[in-house]
Amino acid sequence: MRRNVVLILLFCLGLVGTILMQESTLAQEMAVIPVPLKGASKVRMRHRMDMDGMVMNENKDRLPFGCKEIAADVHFTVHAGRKYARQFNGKMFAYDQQEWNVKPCSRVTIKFVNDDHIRHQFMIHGLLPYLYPPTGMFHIEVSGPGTKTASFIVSSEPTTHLVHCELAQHTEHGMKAQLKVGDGDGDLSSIPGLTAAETPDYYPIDWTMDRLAILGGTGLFGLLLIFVLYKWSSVVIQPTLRNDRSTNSN
Ligand SMILES: [Cu+2]
Repeated sequence: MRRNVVLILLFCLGLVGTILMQESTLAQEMAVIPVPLKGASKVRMRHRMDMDGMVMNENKDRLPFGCKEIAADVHFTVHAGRKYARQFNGKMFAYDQQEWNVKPCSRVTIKFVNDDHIRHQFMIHGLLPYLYPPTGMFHIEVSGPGTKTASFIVSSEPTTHLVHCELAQHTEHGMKAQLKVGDGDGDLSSIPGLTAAETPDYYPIDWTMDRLAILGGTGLFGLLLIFVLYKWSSVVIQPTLRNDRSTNSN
């Protein structure tokens, strides 16, 4: 009897020991798992991001080489939305303005207002890559109706910068503009209402015999419908009106 009790006690002690060793091993393994949010990012571009949108590569104070000081503090309010494209045939999205001009070495502050219920961007290219890594781009994005404000500093060289919304098809459908530093270095193509397209849109109609027959048939059907309505009104409506008038006069 005493021997059985000892055996049961030894079994229980072994079981508890095994469980404690497993938990200890698990704790050690968890301790070496790196916490994803710790440590410095190796990506040099700067993001400011929340659920309403983002700003990439904001720069309020770092001067480009060639600029001794901020030459001017320029503020623009830029609206983006479908209603601004109504003035341009065939376009669906646009900014409320298609060109901005600033002096070299200006600090440009953009208050970007999205008037639509979809995402839009103010993305500018061709800035100095060492200030706007990795490709010389600054951008503001607003996820829906709302506003975000951010600044960047342009170089001392006369340059024409592309401004656009990079969401799929938004540039092609009209959300494209240009920002000129000084006199710029030319004009970009396909700026709505400003410059001609290198490859203009065209909507060809392939006039086959089938299509001509359908067009002619629908035209004749329209004429017939007008004739029938005219006859129906002269037979049914006009006599009824005459009867009503004579009844009222009596
Ligand atoms: Cu857009």
